[in-house]
Amino acid sequence: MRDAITTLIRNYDITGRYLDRDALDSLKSYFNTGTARVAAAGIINANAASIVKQAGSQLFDEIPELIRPGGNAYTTRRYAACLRDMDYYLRYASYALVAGNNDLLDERVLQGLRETYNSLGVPIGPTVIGIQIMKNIVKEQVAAAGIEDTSFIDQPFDYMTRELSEKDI
Ligand SMILES: CCC1=C(C)/C(=C/C2=NC(=C\c3[nH]c(/C=C4\NC(=O)[C@H](C)[C@H]4CC)c(C)c3CCC(=O)O)/C(CCC(=O)O)=C2C)NC1=O
Repeated sequence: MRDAITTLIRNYDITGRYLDRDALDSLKSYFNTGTARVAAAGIINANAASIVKQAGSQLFDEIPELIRPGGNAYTTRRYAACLRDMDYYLRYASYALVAGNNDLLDERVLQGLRETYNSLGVPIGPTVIGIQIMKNIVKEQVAAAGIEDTSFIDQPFDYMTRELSEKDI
């Protein structure tokens, strides 16, 4: 798995540059948040099932049409597929948090996903809301564990949201 530092160095090496101010700032922030990243992944790992369950309930409370006849998460099979997808997003977000970059989200999660969703009628908007709900739950739990700056948690969740929302097929 390529981590943030390897990626950064590779990018500088490609263009034959010394590590400049921007690079050093981002390295510094990586080292500052390194322990927090590992702690966050630990919190996600310990609470994954309940995070997914809670996020699912909140999503279906907000958009009850999803689980009514005609909704994409209606029927036990599709309901389970929806929660399974949420679990994928959470697990891969935890990997990306530790890696400090989103490359593996492109490779393992997002590639071809919009096309699959569109062909199955899985609505993107509500999926994105589900991802954002999980982000907020994780941030609350990480904050409750005493980590003050939880802004780094945003990165993988917002990245998946952006990529799912913006790209046209
Ligand atoms: C690890 C990377 C990875 C991802 C991300 C992934 C997603 C994924 N979700 C799918 C289906 C699905 N995804 C959903 C999800 C939802 N429906 C809703 O209304 C909600 C908004 C949402 C939950 C938040 C549903 C209901 C299906 C089943 C659709 C169907 O078969 O009709 C499918 C089609 C095949 C299948 O059913 O397993 C894929 C490939 N698979 C992967 O391997």
